[in-house]
Amino acid sequence: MTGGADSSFPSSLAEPRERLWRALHACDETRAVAVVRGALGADISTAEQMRAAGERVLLDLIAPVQIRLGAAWAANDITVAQEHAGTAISERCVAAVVDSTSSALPGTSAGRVVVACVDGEWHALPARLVSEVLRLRGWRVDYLGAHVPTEHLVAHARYIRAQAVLLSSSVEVLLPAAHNAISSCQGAGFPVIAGGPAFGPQGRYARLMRAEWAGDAPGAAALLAGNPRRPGAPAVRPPEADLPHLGDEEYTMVLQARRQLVKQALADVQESFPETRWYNRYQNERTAEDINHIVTYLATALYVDSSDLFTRFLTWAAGILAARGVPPRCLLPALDSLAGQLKDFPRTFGILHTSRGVLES
Ligand code: B12
Repeated sequence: MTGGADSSFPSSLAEPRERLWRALHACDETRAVAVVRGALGADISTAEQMRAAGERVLLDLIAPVQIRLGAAWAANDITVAQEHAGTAISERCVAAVVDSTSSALPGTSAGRVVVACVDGEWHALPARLVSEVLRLRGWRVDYLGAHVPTEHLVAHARYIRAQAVLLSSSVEVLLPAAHNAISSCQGAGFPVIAGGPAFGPQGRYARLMRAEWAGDAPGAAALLAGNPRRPGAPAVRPPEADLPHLGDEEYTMVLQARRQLVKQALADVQESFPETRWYNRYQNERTAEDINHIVTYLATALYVDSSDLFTRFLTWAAGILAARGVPPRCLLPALDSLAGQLKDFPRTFGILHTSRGVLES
C-alpha cells in the first residue's frame, strides 16, 4: 500500500526507520512522535490515502523498529530499561498514528471483532498494531490488551456477539494457555484467528490447535473478509482431541515433577562447576530460574510434540548468553542432568538428545 504519486508520503521508509531508531535509542519520545507524524505525510488529500499511510507507518516503520529494539537487547547493546522506555515510546507512536488518522476511518463498520493477548501474555504492542490496522480497514475492534483471562475473553466475545476472536501470543511457553483460549472460544461458537511468534513458523502450532492463522494484520483482514466459518458443533475440546500424543502423559509428568527436576539439575550443575558453590543467594536464584526456564520450554515442546521448539529456545538462549560473555556450553550440565532424570520418558529424552547439539558447536 502506498500513499499515491500526488502525496508527500515517503516512497521508502528506510530513512524514517533509522531516525525513529535513533529517537528510541535516545529515549526521546518527542522526537520519535515527530518522525512518525512526518512519515504520515503532510499533504495527503483523501481518506483512503490517509488510511494507507497509517497502515504503512504502523507496519513498516513502528513494527520493524520495535523488532530492532528487541534484537539490540538480545545482543546486549541496550539495557532492559532502554528496551522498556523504547516500547513505551512505540506505544506513544501508535497513539500518534491513531490520532492523525481518526478522521479518515470508514463511516460504516465491516463487523466487530475482539483482539486479545492470551492469558499470561504481556506483549501487548503486537496485538495493538493488529487492532489499529483492522480499524483502518473498517473493522470495529474491541482491543482487550495484555494477559486476558480466557473466561473473560469468551464472556466479552459473547456480550458483543463478535464475528471472530483474534488471539496474539509472543512466547511459546504460553501455547497450552493459547490452546485453552482457542478451544474455549471455538467451543462458544467463535471463529479464532491466531497470530504472533509463539504460534511457530507459518503458524504451525495454531494449525495443530485447529485455529486459523495469519502472519500479519493484512493477512487477518483477508481471512475476516472471507467470513471465517463458525466452528461446527460447538463444544470445548479436551487438549488430547487435537494433540493425541498427550495421551502418553509425558507433558503432565514433566510439569508435575518440575520442582524436583530443577532442584536436582541445580545440584548437578554445582557439581560440574565447583565455582558455583561460592555463588551468593542472588546468583543461585538466577541459575535456578534459568533451569526452570529450560524445563518450562521442554514441557511446551512436549505439549506440541516439537523438538524444533526446544532447539529454537536453546539457540535463542545460547545467543543471549554468548552476547553477555557466557559460553553457551554452560547449559550442557543442566540438559544432561534432565536427560538422566527423564531417561524413561522416550519423547522427552528424544527432544533433549536432538537439541543438545546446538550447544556443542
Ligand atoms: C517489548 C517486549 C517486551 C515487553 C512487552 C510490553 C508491551 N507493551 O508489549 C515486556 C517487558 C513486558 C516483555 C516481557 C517479556 N519478554 Co519480551 N519482548 C519485547 C520485544 C522487544 C518487542 C515485542 C514487540 O512489540 N514486537 C514487535 C511486533 C511488531 O512484532 P511481532 O511480535 O512479530 O508482531 C507482528 C506479527 O507477529 C503479527 N502478530 C502479532 N500478534 C498477532 C495476532 C494476530 C491475530 C495476527 C493476525 C498477527 C499478529 O503482527 C505484528 C505486527 O506486524 C520482543 C522482541 C521482538 N523481536 O519482538 C521481546 C521478546 C518477544 N520478549 C522475550 C522474552 C523472553 C520476554 C520475557 C520472558 C522476559 C522475562 N525474562 O521476563 C517476558 C515475557 C512476559 C510474558 N509472559 O509475556 C523474547 C521471546 C523469546 C522467545 N523465544 O520466546 C523476545 C523475542 C526478546 C528477545 N529478542 O529475545 N517483553
